[in-house]
Amino acid sequence: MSKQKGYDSSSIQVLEGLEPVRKRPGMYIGSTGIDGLHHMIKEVADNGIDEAIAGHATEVRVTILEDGGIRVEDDGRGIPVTKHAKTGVSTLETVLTVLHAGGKFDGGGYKVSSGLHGVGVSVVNALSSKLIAEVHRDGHSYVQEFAAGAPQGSIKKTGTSDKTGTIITFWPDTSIMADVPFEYEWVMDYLRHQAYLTKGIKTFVEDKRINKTYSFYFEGGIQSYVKHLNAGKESVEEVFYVDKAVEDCHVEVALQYTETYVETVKAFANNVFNPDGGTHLTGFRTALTRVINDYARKNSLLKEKEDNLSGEDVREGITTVILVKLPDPQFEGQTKNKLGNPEMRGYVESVFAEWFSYYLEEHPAAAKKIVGKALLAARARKAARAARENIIRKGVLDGASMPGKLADCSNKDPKDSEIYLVEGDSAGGSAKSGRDSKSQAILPLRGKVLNVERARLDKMLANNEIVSLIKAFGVGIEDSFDMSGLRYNRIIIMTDADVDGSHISTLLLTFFFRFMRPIIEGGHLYLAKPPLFELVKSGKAENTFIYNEENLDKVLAEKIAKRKAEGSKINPEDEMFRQAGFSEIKRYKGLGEMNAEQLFETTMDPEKRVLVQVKIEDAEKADSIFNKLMGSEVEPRKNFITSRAKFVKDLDI
Ligand code: 0RA
Repeated sequence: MSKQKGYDSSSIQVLEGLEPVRKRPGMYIGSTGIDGLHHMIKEVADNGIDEAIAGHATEVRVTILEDGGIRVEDDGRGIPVTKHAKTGVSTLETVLTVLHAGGKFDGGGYKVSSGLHGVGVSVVNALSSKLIAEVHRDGHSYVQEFAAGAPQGSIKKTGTSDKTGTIITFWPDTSIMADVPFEYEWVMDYLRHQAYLTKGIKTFVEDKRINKTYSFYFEGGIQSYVKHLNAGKESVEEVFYVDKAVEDCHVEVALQYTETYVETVKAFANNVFNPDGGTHLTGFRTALTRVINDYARKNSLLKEKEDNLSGEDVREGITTVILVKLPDPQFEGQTKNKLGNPEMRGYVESVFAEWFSYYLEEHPAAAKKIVGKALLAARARKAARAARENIIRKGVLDGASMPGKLADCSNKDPKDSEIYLVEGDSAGGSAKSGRDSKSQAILPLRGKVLNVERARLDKMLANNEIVSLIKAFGVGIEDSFDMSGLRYNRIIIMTDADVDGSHISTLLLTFFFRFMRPIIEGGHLYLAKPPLFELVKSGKAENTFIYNEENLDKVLAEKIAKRKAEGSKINPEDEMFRQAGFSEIKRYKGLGEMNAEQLFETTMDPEKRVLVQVKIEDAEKADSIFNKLMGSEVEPRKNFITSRAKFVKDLDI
């Protein structure tokens, strides 16, 4: 940290204040990897969003610079530049150098704490080798620079200005943060969500590295969000929407029923996503069940002797976004993923109940469809329960009887065991003879796996392939699901690198996503990557396998450069692989083209193989992909598939 002349003791105090951030960055932004880097963007941009929520800004713009920096601009009030009463330096400098001083002190609007850590811009400053803050306010523009959190001189007035707003440009300190590129996709995703959650705000992302820009504006706010979540699903009715202030809080709910069996719900407090819900979600659910039952009874859709519809019944196929704003949000649980404010439960319950029952009264046709759907769900659930009980009675899912096609490994400790799910009997045969039978089990799958997105449990359990999977894994299903029974540490999907193979992978992923999500969450699910090409050397030399298309050109170019440097004679008229010193290039279309030995060497050998771990990085994205690919609507599926040729790579759920 450089010493500045004429800089007084208060700044030294400030520096000491930010030292802990540089010492233990993880404690403040979660990680020093890509997630932490993205968190830095969020930490700054959330302030601009906050200005928009309070009605002072209309735009937030994030620019990814070519030199590894990030610029975040908003047209809010601009960070105040006058002396801050407590610190004796400008509010701008205070906000940037004092921990937890990022929020608003004016009491107006809602304070939005930014997610998990919510630590303020000073943390970003501390973790940046350089940060430039520019403010437009009160007819002037101002600028101040920082290095590793330390002011490089005091704030300077740079001219007159007729606008207001804040522009923060920062370059993460690569001596602390990973030196990896920011992801355009992440910024897009974040800004899209903020645009959904803040009615009237426009967000922009620009990536100078690839010259791409994108902007988001959704007139309908969370109504548009619900529509987005339901893209590809057949809807039962239009979106229901309510937006009301209660006491000093605000409740917004948008929902729409679809012809699917899954519930999708996103609950937010002050724009912070609460993955584990909380009091707002509880209030909503209670009201939904009560209102639908009341309506059904009153209109004789539910007979006197019939049981009430359950919460699960009324939520089948529903997509809901709940957004509450409150002055002092409390988050609970280890990961602070759950809203805890008790008053929120009653607020959401009463606002939603009042307006949703009003909606049902006013829209009898829609109401009838919604109740009808819940009645069907109740009946189907009873049938599924009966089917499951029947199956359990017959012992179909019992661990004792392993599926006939399974070639199990001899090792009985799950820790050292893995199972390959292999497309087709012939590849299954090669995998069985090529495997390391101590640790590797093989389960060949014949034909297409059942599409569970469109089937209920009773139908699923009548499907041999699905039953084989459930039995082999040892974890049961639904009510009986229990991860402690998991028989393999790694479950590896091995399909051909073609359209059919991708389809089978997707069907399997759908199954895991819908019914065995903890397997994905626990990091147990992988996709095997068979090679696409083999570069053959003459003689007994080792061949080179290429696992993705882009890599082929790269490897060839490198080999050619190396041979040139060694002074090899190269004929530029020759095909590339020959120039690179290979005698042949083989393209692998399917697993079946490899013999047992090759299959093991290229795709199964733990020392050499390439596995892609399946992650639920963005369950929402996965949900929408599955719906587009697996749902009942054909058009979105077609669009999705044709717009994504390199599908497995993108399907990083
Ligand atoms: C402190 C007080 C006020 C605004 C802000 C900070 C503020 C911070 C950031 C960070 C990025 N953009 C921002 N915009 C505003 C209140 C200002 C007032 O009362 O006029």
